[in-house]
Amino acid sequence: MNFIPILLTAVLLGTAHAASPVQTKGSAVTIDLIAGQGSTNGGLNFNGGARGDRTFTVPLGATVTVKFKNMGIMPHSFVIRQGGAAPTDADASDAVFTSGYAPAKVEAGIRPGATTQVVFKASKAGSYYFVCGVPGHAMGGQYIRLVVSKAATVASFK
Ligand SMILES: [Cu+2]
Repeated sequence: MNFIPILLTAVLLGTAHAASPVQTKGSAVTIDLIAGQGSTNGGLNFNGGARGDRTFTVPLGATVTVKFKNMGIMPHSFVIRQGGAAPTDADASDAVFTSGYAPAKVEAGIRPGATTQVVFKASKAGSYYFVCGVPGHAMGGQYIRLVVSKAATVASFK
């Protein structure tokens, strides 16, 4: 009888682990950044978030691998740009961190079903946005937040 709660706990932990879009191993962080996840905001979302209503937090100094996937029905891209006023567009020259955008042509984006990956160093504490660089998408609300935190020891997504 004692096995049942143990098994249930293991199943729940397994599910929670699999569902998290962010992992921390020492100073290495992996973010599964998913564009067009579900129908939130007409598909103009990252990980189901839009207009800054979701936040990835990573520790200052982390080496961050962004595994970017397009699960939507239109092209998408991302640029990590400065926080503050709501972003209305983004191109590679807005990237705060070296390699903090994908693909190379952010205006074109990656096609539905495609994936790409970049690695950047979270070298400056502050508040930023993941913004889609496909024309019209930022204006339509396709941006969520990224916080590079001095205080955080593990990455999170809320
Ligand atoms: Cu987009």
